[in-house]
Amino acid sequence: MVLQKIKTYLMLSAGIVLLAGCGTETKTETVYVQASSPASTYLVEYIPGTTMGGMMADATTGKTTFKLRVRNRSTFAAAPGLSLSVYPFMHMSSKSHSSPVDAVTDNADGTYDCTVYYLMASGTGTMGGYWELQVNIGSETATFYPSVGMGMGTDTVRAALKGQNDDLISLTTGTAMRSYYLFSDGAASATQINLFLAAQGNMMTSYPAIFTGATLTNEQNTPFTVSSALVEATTNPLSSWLTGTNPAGDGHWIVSGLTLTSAVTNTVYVRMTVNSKVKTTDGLVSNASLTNTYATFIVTPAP
Ligand SMILES: [Cu+2]
Repeated sequence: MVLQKIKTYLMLSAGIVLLAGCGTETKTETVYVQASSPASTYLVEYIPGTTMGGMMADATTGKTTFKLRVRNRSTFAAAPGLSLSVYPFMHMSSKSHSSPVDAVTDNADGTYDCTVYYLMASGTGTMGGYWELQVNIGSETATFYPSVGMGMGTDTVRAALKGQNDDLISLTTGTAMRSYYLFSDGAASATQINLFLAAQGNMMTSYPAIFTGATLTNEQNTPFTVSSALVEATTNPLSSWLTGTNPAGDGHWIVSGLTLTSAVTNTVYVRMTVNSKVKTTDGLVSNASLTNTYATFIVTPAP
């Protein structure tokens, strides 16, 4: 049974509509959870993250952080301790797809920290698609429709590499070489870059994080384990590749020991090897001049 969809946009606290850096509106939005029976339990608010200057930050391509504030619908009491997950999905005329997400953090006060790594910006006009963001709490779902802008500035927000013909995913149209995505995971320092790594799953409906021990599925839907994941970076692709680390054993990687210049753009090359296979820009085997064997990142360390 489908109940009437109840969606309420509340104006909350002062300055609800702020102009953020890119000039588009950012709203705190409240959605009543839609439930099948008998009525939804929770009220869910989407609270945008903030920029370093304290402004509300629009959702953009690359790393986007936000909070969800969840309250009991009947009492308005804060609802901590829930098992809550977020699922982004971009509706496109050609090929709809999801996007990578980080684990949700329960702040124990009814708010939850969330991160989506958006692969694409919302489209305009008849081109492109729109993003749906599902918040799932048990059997209940609240749905938001964030407008996702292009990441601003000169720094790279995401890059991609591909598996070869022995690393495929299934699509409605057949198979494709699996894409691996490398997202900027916070500002670089003069010696370190931070990355979040994820890979396409079948039908592009899931994007598992990449680390040793992660599970992927092949194009036949058979799971396999990432027995080794290696991330390396350098400022000179001909030499001195530095091995990254994965301190929490999840998708968050750091590469330290780089020599970068603060306050200007630096080019960093990133190489990714999964189960002993180097991923490449074109899905071909690493070529003799090695130019297809790394992703290129522009980073600007803080002064
Ligand atoms: Cu898309």
